[in-house]
Amino acid sequence: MIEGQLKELKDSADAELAQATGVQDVELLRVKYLGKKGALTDILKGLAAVDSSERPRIGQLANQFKTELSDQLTLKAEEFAATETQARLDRDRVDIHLPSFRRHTGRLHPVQRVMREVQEIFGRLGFSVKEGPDVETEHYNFESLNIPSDHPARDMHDTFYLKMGQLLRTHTSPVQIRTMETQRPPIKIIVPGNVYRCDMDITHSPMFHQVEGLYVDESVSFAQLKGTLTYFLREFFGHERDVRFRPSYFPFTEPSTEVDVQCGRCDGAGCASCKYSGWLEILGAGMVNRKVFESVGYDPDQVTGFAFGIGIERLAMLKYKISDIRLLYENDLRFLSQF
Ligand code: 2NM
Repeated sequence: MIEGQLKELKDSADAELAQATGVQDVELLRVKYLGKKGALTDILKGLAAVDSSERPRIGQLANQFKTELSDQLTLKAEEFAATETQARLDRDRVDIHLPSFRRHTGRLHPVQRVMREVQEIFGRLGFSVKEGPDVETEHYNFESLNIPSDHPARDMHDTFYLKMGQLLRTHTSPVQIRTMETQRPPIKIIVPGNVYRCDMDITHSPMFHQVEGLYVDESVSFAQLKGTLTYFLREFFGHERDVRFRPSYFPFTEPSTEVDVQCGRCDGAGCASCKYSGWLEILGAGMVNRKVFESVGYDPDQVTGFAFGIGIERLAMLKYKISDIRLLYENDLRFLSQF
């Protein structure tokens, strides 16, 4: 009798499984036929009434039914799952040919780019980077650099004076002075930073950037100054450009020099960019004045040194052919995104 019931159950399960339309249907059938309160359990309740000689065989049949149906259900469920996944993939297909959103990546400002390149070149020659405060005193900005109080650079029109004898540094030289006060030679540093002068037109901004350098040791020579700055200018502007040193004057160096590089626009022939001279003035330099050494407590008979100052905006304008310094401060993306 149980045998007959099992057979009926199998037929009905087969029929219902054939009607199933998805994973959900299959799982309902599993509960209905094989679950704890399912049809098979019901039938097996009758096992107690079966003759004990028959019981093992019937039990085996029931087990076989259970295994077979379970396998069938699993197979069917997997089939449905695969079909459903495929259908979802077809439905949700992404068109990878659509143009993507344009990404705006940040980039370095031309002033910062030049600043880094200058530091990198001097870094190769063994110069390390030093920084210091923008707000300074007359002592560090002028007196210690041998700039007397009647010097034109101290004019109210050039210097931004603050309260209590303070001012905005007009060059980064105060950092060199502070370094010499606290360190013994050899000193080989470059000092990048913001500097301030009360001046404004197409080539001047009230705040601009400088990199100054200082090399002090027992016998630093003018030849080393020339070699160092020539190397820098050739690396920065290209090896084909000629370089020349002209005599000049600064209160903090003696002798002093201004350094020109051949005009890149006319290759030295003369044009409007170089005021028909064939040369562009790039930087100032010289051998550190004895009076500067005295003011920091060095013995000028024991040490020598050279120093130089470079305006970063001017370098950037020459390198990238920028005609108006104000373009560097307006933050117009149409300008900035060209770099
Ligand atoms: C320049 C030109 C020449 C200079 C001098 C010093 C110091 F502190 F060592 F005396 N620092 N920088 C210097 C010399 C700066 O800028 C055009």
